[in-house]
Order: sequence, then C-alpha cells, then structure tokens
Amino acid sequence: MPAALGRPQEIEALKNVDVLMLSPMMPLVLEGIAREFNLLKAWEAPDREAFIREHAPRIRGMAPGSHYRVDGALMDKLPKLEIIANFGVGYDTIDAAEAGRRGIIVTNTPDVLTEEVADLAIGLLLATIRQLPQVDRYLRAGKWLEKPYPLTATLRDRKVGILGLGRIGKAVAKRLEAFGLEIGYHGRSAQKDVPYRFYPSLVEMAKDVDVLMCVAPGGTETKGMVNAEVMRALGPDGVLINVGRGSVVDERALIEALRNKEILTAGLDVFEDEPRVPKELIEIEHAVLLPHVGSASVHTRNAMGQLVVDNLSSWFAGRGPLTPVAETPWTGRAA
Ligand code: NAP
Ligand code: 8YV
Repeated sequence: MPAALGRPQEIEALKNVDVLMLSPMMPLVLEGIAREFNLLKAWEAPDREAFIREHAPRIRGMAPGSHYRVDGALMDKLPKLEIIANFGVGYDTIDAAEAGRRGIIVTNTPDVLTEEVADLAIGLLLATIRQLPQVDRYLRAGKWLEKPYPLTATLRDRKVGILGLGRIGKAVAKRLEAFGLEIGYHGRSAQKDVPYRFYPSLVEMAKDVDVLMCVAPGGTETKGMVNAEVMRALGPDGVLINVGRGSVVDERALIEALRNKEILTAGLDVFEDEPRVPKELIEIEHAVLLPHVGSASVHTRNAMGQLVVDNLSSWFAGRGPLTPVAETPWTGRAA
C-alpha cells in the first residue's frame, strides 16, 4: 500500500485508473501497477491495435515497456492520457516534446542506475583494451597449453574523451580519475565546476584523445554524430566505447573503420537496431559486444522498476511526478 494512501475509498478509486502497458515488463512493475491500478496488457490481446482502440477513451497512464515508439500518432488515440512512465533514463523512444505540447507528463528513471552503468562502462573499457572475452575464450579452447596469449594494448597513458558528461558521464570520469587518466569532454556547452577540459568540437576532441567514451542520449540531435570523420580523428590506436545509445554512432562507418584499421577496436553495449546486431560487427573478433546490459543487475533493475511504479502512484495520488523529463516539467497541477 503506498505510504500516502490509506483510506480504502482512495485505493478503490485508483483501481479505476486504466494504465496501458505495450510489452511485458519485469514482475515488480507488472505487479506494482496491477496492485494499484487497472493494468491493461496490450501484448496479451490477439489484436493489439483493436485492444488499444477499445480501451483508449479511458486510458490515463502508460508504462510502455521496451521497443515501442510512443509518438504523436499513438497519443492521438489516447485522449485522456496524462502520464507516460518510462523504464530507463534514456527516453528517445518517446516523443517527449510532443507529449509536452499536449500537457502529458513523461517520467524516466535517472540516478538509480548511474553508478551501475558507470561500473559497466569501465568494465567494458578494460575488457575491450585487454581483450578479456577473447582471453577467456582462448583458455577455454585449451590454447594456453600451446602458448601464452599474445600481449595486448593498454589503458596506461591513455587520454579519454567523454561524449555526454551528464550523470553517468561524470560517474565514469570519477572512476577514470582513480585510474590516473587524463579526461576531456564534449557536450553542447561547457560546464561550470568540472575539472576536465571542454572541447566545443567532437572531431577536435577525437583528435586529441585515444579513447572515446560515448554516454550521450539518443534522438535526432545526436543521431550519427560519431561518424567516419570522428573515427578517423580518433586514429589507429583509438578505442570507441558506447554505452549511450546505438543511434549516436554511425554503425556502417564504425564497421568500415574497424575493418580498415582506422581505429584499434570498439566496446559496444548499445546498437542501432537492437536486438539485431550486424553480422559484420559480430565477425570482428577483437570488438567486445554486449546485449545492452549497462543497468542489468537485479539491484538496479528493481530500483528502476520501482521508480516507474512510484511515478504513476505519485501522479495519480495527486502529488505530481517524481522524475519528470526536461520536456515535460511539472508545473504544479496533478491528477
Ligand atoms: P544526462 O545526465 O542527461 O546526460 C546526458 C549528457 O549528454 C549531458 O551531459 C548532455 O550534455 C549530453 N548531451 C545531450 N545532448 C547532446 C548533444 N546533442 N551533443 C552532445 N552532448 C549532448 O543522462 P544520463 O543519466 O547520464 O544518461 C545518459 C544516457 O545514457 C541516456 O540518455 C541513455 O541513452 C544512456 N544509458 C544507457 C544505459 C545502458 O544500459 N547502456 C543505461 C542508462 C543510460 P550537454 O547538455 O552539455 O550537451
Ligand atoms: C535500460 C537504458 O536497459 O536507462 C536507459 O536508458 O538504456 C537501460 O537502463 C533500458 O532503458 C531498458 O529497456
């Protein structure tokens, strides 16, 4: 039972609130929403579109789940929609600007995953440079009995450029400081009170560093910004790590850069068309490829899931959203 609710009639009233889910989410979210609201599971219906049409006039909340775009066309169908609670800090699958124009709140799950994703980014960086998955495969294949694994590249003396020095980018930078590495960053503007060098140009930063750590959000503004020119600037000893969004990196250009040895290697947790990963990338043995697991620990996914539920609870209890995104700031009204 939510802390601020107690009276049976209040709880009963919330049970009349229809919340739409497009694809199945973790049990904590499914059960948390179903406990308080009337949860509409679109994926269980034989015809998803017909199901949405049938319930549309009453749907007030949405927890979309993964892999579905929530755009103006979908919002058009849901005239009573008040809030979209996204599972994840990145919300590039939701047209938040459009939601804002319609007075619909969008929430995400910031902070609760920051340290987890930063840990993963460092793990991926080390795994990529020191070839840890390949070394593991070598041992399992019995090859150590024949000869030692060849010497690898090093993290030592590298300079790291962070694309997207936000919450996760800063947590990555803090860890890299402890590794004794020099750090720079690129974003839309220089930040105050940050001890790292700001590069107004991504290409200029790529020229100056030998690790490009991408932690930037997806969306039209960042689409393909890590392009062939950036990779050429990073150079033949350069390492690209992407834990932001797959769309930020031009995947075709990356494949070409890896094939032509224009960069040394890449560690990727995110891809342009997930969960589909190009065969050409899979064939590049020295790249390290992870299936979007940055936040994927039980601890952190539970915290994210709980924040999805708590945003809906708070909104429909009249207390406003807990973590609205920038495009839909809360101005004081509530359900
Ligand atoms: P955040 O605090 O909002 O940071 C995003 C940073 O990106 C900001 O510092 C921003 O800097 C920069 N940025 C935004 N637009 C940009 C642009 N057009 N050009 C250059 N830089 C730009 O978000 P966060 O919590 O750190 O999360 C960052 C992203 O990580 C998420 O959006 C998500 O895509 C990704 N993520 C991935 C995983 C995973 O499992 N791999 C998990 C969580 C998050 P300026 O405002 O100065 O430009
Ligand atoms: C999630 C993420 O795995 O928070 C994000 O932006 O990319 C990850 O934490 C993802 O959103 C769940 O689909």
